[in-house]
Amino acid sequence: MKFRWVRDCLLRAAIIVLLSVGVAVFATAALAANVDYEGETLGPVPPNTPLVFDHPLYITALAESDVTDGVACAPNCPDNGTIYQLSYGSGFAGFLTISGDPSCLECNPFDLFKIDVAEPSPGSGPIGLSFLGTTATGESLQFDFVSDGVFDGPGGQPDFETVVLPDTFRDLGNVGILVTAPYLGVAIDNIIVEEIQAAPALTPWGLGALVLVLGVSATRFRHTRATAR
Ligand SMILES: [Ca+2]
Ligand SMILES: [Ca+2]
Ligand SMILES: [Ca+2]
Repeated sequence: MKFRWVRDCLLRAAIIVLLSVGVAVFATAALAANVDYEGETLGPVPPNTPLVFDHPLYITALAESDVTDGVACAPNCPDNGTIYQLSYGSGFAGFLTISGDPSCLECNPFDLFKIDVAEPSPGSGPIGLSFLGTTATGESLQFDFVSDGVFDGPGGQPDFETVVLPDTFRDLGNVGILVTAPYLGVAIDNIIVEEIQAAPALTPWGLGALVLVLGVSATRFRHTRATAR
């Protein structure tokens, strides 16, 4: 009897330890998202006011920008038939930042894969863009891009084109978009990102605890049945 009591106590202690370790150890999972501005309120966005999306990603323009569908300002702004953000500033004054929650000290890093960009107005010609990334470990990245200069407003030719970021743009803390020339701003849409999240997972320790729990339950069930007979 005493032996059984000691055995049960040891088993309970083992289960508690294994469950604690099993739950405390996390695996990483990725949460893909397309920031496409659909459902956002149309209108001006004051300078330096982050647009917050339904996952921990913030888009901040240092200069004034508009969330627009390209209709109200036609034919003077680009069009892709959907809602997007048009920033009017340029150089560092027009810096657009893609980041996790700026107030969060331990926010999840993200990967940036693609982003659609367009010239901000007719006659601007090709625009120069510098994508300046900072990784979660503080490493600096830069990718320069020159747009195709195609802009004819609603309909006609596609005003937007897709920038594919190099595969170094992973595990990022933030990415800034610098409009280098001709300093008129830039339109952005469809920011394809993947947030790297810590997610609870059943580790081998957690699995061990589960097996122990089931084993003990089965033993007790057999013991109860034998006693009842
Ligand atoms: Ca859109
Ligand atoms: Ca274009
Ligand atoms: Ca067009």
